[in-house]
Order: sequence, then structure tokens, then C-alpha cells
Amino acid sequence: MTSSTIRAVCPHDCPDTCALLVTVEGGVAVEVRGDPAHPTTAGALCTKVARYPERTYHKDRLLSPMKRIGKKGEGKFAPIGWEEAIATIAARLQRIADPQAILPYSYAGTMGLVQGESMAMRFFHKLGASLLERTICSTAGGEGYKYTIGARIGTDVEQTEHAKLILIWGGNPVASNLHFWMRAQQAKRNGAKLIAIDPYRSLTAEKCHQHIALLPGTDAALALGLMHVLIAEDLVDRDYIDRYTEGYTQLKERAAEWPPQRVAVTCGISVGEVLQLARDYGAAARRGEAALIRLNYGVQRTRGGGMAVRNIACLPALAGAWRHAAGGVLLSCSDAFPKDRAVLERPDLLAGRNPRSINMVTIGDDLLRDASPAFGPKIEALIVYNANPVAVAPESDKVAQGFAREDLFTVVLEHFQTDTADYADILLPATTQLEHVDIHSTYGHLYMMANNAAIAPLGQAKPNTEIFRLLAARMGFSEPCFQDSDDAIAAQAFRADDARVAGPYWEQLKRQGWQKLRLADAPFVHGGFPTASGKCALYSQAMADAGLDPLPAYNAPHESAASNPALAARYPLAMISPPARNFLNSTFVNVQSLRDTEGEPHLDMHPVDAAARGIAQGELVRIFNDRGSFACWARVTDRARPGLVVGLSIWWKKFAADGKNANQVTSQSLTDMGRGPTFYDVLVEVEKA
Ligand SMILES: Nc1nc2c(c(=O)[nH]1)N[C@H]1C(S)=C(S)[C@@H](COP(=O)(O)OP(=O)(O)OC[C@H]3O[C@@H](n4cnc5c(=O)[nH]c(N)nc54)[C@H](O)[C@@H]3O)O[C@H]1N2
Ligand SMILES: Nc1nc2c(c(=O)[nH]1)N[C@H]1C(S)=C(S)[C@@H](COP(=O)(O)OP(=O)(O)OC[C@H]3O[C@@H](n4cnc5c(=O)[nH]c(N)nc54)[C@H](O)[C@@H]3O)O[C@H]1N2
Ligand code: SF4
Ligand SMILES: [Mo]
Repeated sequence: MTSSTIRAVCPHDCPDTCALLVTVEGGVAVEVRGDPAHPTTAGALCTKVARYPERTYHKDRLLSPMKRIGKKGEGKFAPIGWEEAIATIAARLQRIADPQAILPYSYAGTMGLVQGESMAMRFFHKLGASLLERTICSTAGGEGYKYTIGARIGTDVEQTEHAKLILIWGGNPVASNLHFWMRAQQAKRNGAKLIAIDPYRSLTAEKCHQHIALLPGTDAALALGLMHVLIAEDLVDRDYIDRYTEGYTQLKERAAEWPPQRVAVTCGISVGEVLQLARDYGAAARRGEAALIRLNYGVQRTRGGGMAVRNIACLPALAGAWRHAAGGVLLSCSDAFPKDRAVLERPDLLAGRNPRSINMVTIGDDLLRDASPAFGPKIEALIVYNANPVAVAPESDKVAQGFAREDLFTVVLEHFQTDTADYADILLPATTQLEHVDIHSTYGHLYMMANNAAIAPLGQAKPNTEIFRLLAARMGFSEPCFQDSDDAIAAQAFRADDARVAGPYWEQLKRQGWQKLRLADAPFVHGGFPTASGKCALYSQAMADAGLDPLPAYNAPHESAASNPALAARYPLAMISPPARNFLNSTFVNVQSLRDTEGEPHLDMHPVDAAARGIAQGELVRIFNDRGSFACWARVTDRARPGLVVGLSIWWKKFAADGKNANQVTSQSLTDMGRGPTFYDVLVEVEKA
């Protein structure tokens, strides 16, 4: 049998974007390995993607277009042909008078620039459909970071092992950023100190030298406390501040309002923890050692998440940590890639029209809204791809009610019959990464990545691009861009005239698999921040212009004992639902071997909180608030600090005893910046089920 090795890329929403080597025998993908030659992948994959063939050849893969034959949500379908599927969708969309009543709903099921928002957005732009604000993950922190630094650019992950102090702030890299964690462990072996800042003793926090378990949503206050101590104890780098920052005088006044005592009370930690953290951080930078902050998305899923990231991003400039290539901060490096959105998505096809935007976080409310002058037309058609909103969007009861509307026409492009697919009128089989071409930028390393198709599409599955090409043709869209092949789109994804790319890249990238962007080793050794002033904005005029506090501040959670005592009297426990190690958001939940490892849906709670409610280890409990309830199995453990419960996520509802998951109780309230979700800003009560 002929055997070949194909260069591919992990498509998932993970900062690591691994380079894959796919072994194909007789047209079948038999093994997926990490490329040992790719510096950040280093030959290692996480357990999830090592199982990619198991997912691809899963017995439940959708292999034919289908139409609904049962009630919405029931999940009963009958196969139809592609011709009937495309004709039905086109006819239905053409009957909708105002195209703004049509809404795409997509996120990062694949991070590929081709199978993500290329042909799909061309189609929706030409149609004049509502725009989707793709806010469900990273916009709060992204905006906060940009106010301070100017763009989502940070420390190169390949420098990690040279750091001497690493703050892992709001992230659990053992589960969700494995290849950074491998390097952080190398740094540890080289003598670095690792400190986790996380309300929960995660798999990562337990392996760090120190764990600071602050209350959820209080990171902005901790950062203010660190500024206070750095300034009071003269641990700041005045030369760096003078040259490369703006607003230090105003910042000093603001930081003076946050002495360690106040910070300790706000964050629910000790004064000693605040002092020690500031001294560790300032002293490392002062000694000329690299102090690195791996800032992650755990800090930005509460109301004040934007400000928290903005504040934390000020710290390296204050301490002069950017002077070292391994110092500074890494949240996301996605702006390092010169993506050509104008070519990929063709917003010019709007031709002067200015459709409304719908925030994907509030899809629950928005699906239930009637037409009004403020809102525009009622949503009549929803086309979902690369996303599973019925499982992942907040306040899930409302989301499910919206999807169940009889007058809503729903199309879902999927690999599997997810909780969302159950509500489709037309369900279309999409190809996986092994079956299509793509090109990737990343948010955790600095390589352009090429994905070659390893195998032919299974059954009748088609790439997202091909499905939108067929729809465009059926609807008579005649612009040449609707005929671009996936290969042609990939070749246009990055701006070849940008110095970081330096010329046509695609043919070579396809053969090599990966290619590092041309960038300096350290981004801000000599300032050069991509802000309006070129300086790190300790005071931000852009924030003042946007009606925000221009200085670092603390925006308390929507729901916490301190910010809403009346609510906390009824629902005294804070709940967070961060990613489970064996799933990727809701992807892989249906892969049996991974579900077996993850076990049943569970809720971690502190022994004191469990005892107060008569709850014993392993008992079924009900978690509830005014928005809804869900059931899972209690794990009594001091991993969760008292007053906090933790339900690792995101489970498919259909695999749970009561058909529900953690998003039953999460809220549609938004963050202070970026209109992002507040998944970890939730008060609940727990009782025996
Ligand atoms: N295995 C796996 N990997 C994933 C994912 C997955 O589902 N599974 N999801 C992917 C996606 S979409 C994303 S966005 C990234 C997310 O990547 P990260 O942002 O690194 O997310 P987590 O790994 O869950 O780490 C979040 C940590 O923040 C903590 N946390 C919660 N609230 C707060 C808070 O208020 N302050 C602080 N300091 N910490 C808090 C949680 O307890 C958790 O340990 O991971 C990606 N990688
Ligand atoms: N409670 C709670 N809720 C959360 C979070 C949390 O921490 N707690 N995290 C939030 C975050 S950070 C995020 S990013 C979102 C993630 O939410 P989503 O982006 O919706 O992520 P997934 O749940 O992984 O669903 C992606 C779907 O896309 C499908 N897919 C993958 N590749 C393709 C393809 O090529 N074509 C098509 N048509 N489909 C494909 C997969 O099969 C999968 O079902 O969830 C959010 N929801
Ligand atoms: S999910 Fe992340 S760690 Fe796992 S293979 Fe994909 S990119 Fe690598
Ligand atoms: Mo995410």
C-alpha cells in the first residue's frame, strides 16, 4: 500500500496552532503527529488532536445533506441531495425582503483563513446580511490591550525558556496552551520562578511555585496594587518610563489610591501576597532578568475584563521588562500577521449598504426580539458554521428558545449533529481539516502555516467555501471572486508586499508547512509601541475619547458579593466554567475516548461550601440562579477557593443527565470594553439534586 506524509495544521481555537504530519495509507489518514522540526510544535500534540483520525472517521460524522423531519431541537433528519439542499436554501433566502433579517453565526471551529471568513463573508456581504460581531472570546482583552500597547503584539513564545520569572495570569496552559507550558517548564528547570494568578487551583496552578487565588474579576485591582508597590518602593525603570511611556505622572496619582491593604480586601488575598508579587516582579526586572507575563483570557470574562488586561499590560513598561526579549507580556500575537481582510472578505461587496451588527454574545435575546426601529427586522434566517451556539452562548435557555422559533429558517454546516445542529432546518456536511486546504495565522506563535488536504472528502461532505460558492452561484452572484479556488484564496490571505511576509509565499509554504514572519526578536526594547503616540499609554487619550477612564481603574464584576450584595444574599457562590483539558470548547465532547477521560460533567466546590449544603463527594447537584439551572456531579475539593464553584466546560447538553450545561446560568451582560461575554461573572446557589 502506498504511504505518504502530508503537511497540515491543527485548525482549533488554541494559541499553539501546531504543525501536523499526517500519514496517509491507501487514501486513509492513519496517524496524525506533531512536526518535530517545527520549533513551537516540537513533535508534540495534545491528547485531543492526537485523536484527530478518531474524530474524522467517527461513526457519527455527517456525510450527506439532510432536512429536518421532526420538531426543532429533536434532531430528526432525512437525507436529501446537494441539489435540493442548495435550491431550498437559496429559494428561502430570496423570499426574505430585507437581507438584514439574515444573520451568519460563526466563530473559530476552524481558525483557517480560508474555511473561516473568506468565501462565507463574500457571500454575506454581497447579500447585505446583518453583520456579526465576533465577540464571544477575546474582544474585551483585545481592546484593553490595544489601548495600552497599540496592537495585539507581545513577547515571542520561543523566548519563554529564557525568562527568570513567569506570571501565568488567568490561564491554564497545561490544558490550553501546552507548547508554552513545555517551554515554561524548561524555564523552571533553568531556575525560573512560576506564579499562577487564578481563583482556581488548576492543573497549571498546582505545578507553579506559588498560586495566588484571587476572587474572580478582581485582577484589575491586583495590577493597580502592583503599580502602587513598584512606585512606592522605587522598583520602576525610570529611564524606560521617560523614553517610552506617556502619562506616568497621572498614573502615579491613580496608583497611590491602591495601597496593598485595599487591594487585598478587593481581591480576597493577603497583603503579603500583593507585596511579594510586586517585589518579585520589580526586582527581577531590576536585576536585568526577564520577567514574563503570560496573560490569558481567564481575566477578561468578567465585567471589568477589558480594564484588567489594560492595567496588566502597563506593568512591563513600568518595570522595564520589555528590555529583555523574554520579558514583557504575551496575550495574543495575532496582529503580527498582515492578513488581507479586504481581499479575503470583500467588504466592498456591500456597495455602500451599511447593515446592522448583531453581537454574537446576545444571540439569545436577539433571536427573541421583534422588529423595531432600534433593532431593525426580526431575524428570519440564521446560517451557522464553525460554531455551536446552543451549547456555547450564554443564557442558554433563551438561545434554545430562539432556535426553536417555528418561523426561523436555520442552516447549519457541521461535522457532527451538535446541540445546535438539532435545530437546523437544513443540515449540511462539512469537511474536516484533513479533507480541505487552508492557511493559518495564529495568536500564540509567529509562523504562517499551510494546511494541505490529506484525504478526499468523506461521503458527500464539502468545504465551507464550496458550500458558499454553490449558494452564490445559485443566487446569481456573478463577481469573479465567487469562483476563487481555496488555493487562490490562500495565496491572497497575507499581504505579500508587507515586509513581514516579503513576497509571494503560498507555493513555498505549502511545501514547507510553516514559515516564520520576519520580525525583530523583541518587540519593544526601544519603545516603538503601535499606539498613536508611539508610546506605551499609561494614560490613554483614546480611552478618554471613547468615554472610558483614561487611567488604569477597577471595574467590579456585575455579580459579586461586593458589587451586588442583594443578589449575593440569594446566590452566594461565584461560578466559573473554564475549558476542560480533554475538549476544545464543545469540540471533541462526542469523541468517546476523550469523554471517558474527562468523566461526567462535574462541579468543583470547597469542603466548607459543600458541608454547609449537606453535599457529599460524588453527589448529583443542581446549580441555579434566576436565569436557569443545570445538574452535575459534585467534586468536593479545595481546588476551588471557598465561595467559588468551578464547572469545567463546555459539555454538549445532550450528553448531560438533564440535557443542560453551564451556560444555563451564565449571563448575556457585557464587558466594559469590546462588548464581550461575562461567562465567569455569575452568582449561583447549589443544592442536592
Ligand atoms: N484543552 C483546551 N484548550 C483550549 C480550549 C479548550 O476548551 N480546551 N479553548 C481554547 C480557547 S477558545 C481559548 S479562548 C483559550 C482560553 O485559554 P485560557 O484563557 O488560558 O483559558 P483557560 O486555560 O481556561 O485558563 C483560564 C483560567 O483562568 C481562570 N480564571 C477564571 N476567572 C478568572 C479571573 O477572574 N481572574 C483570573 N486571574 N483567572 C481566572 C480559570 O480558573 C482558568 O484556570 O484556550 C484555548 N485552548
Ligand atoms: N460557559 C462557558 N461558555 C463558553 C466559554 C467558557 O469558557 N465557558 N468559552 C467561550 C469561548 S472562549 C469560545 S471561543 C466559544 C467557542 O465557541 P465555538 O466557536 O462555537 O466553538 P466550538 O464549541 O468548538 O464549536 C465549533 C464547531 O465548529 C465545527 N467545525 C469545526 N471545523 C469546521 C469546519 O471546517 N466547517 C464547519 N462547518 N464546522 C466546523 C465543530 O465541529 C464544532 O461543533 O465558547 C464560549 N463559551
Ligand atoms: S489543540 Fe492546540 S495543542 Fe492541541 S494540537 Fe491543536 S494547536 Fe496543538
Ligand atoms: Mo475562546
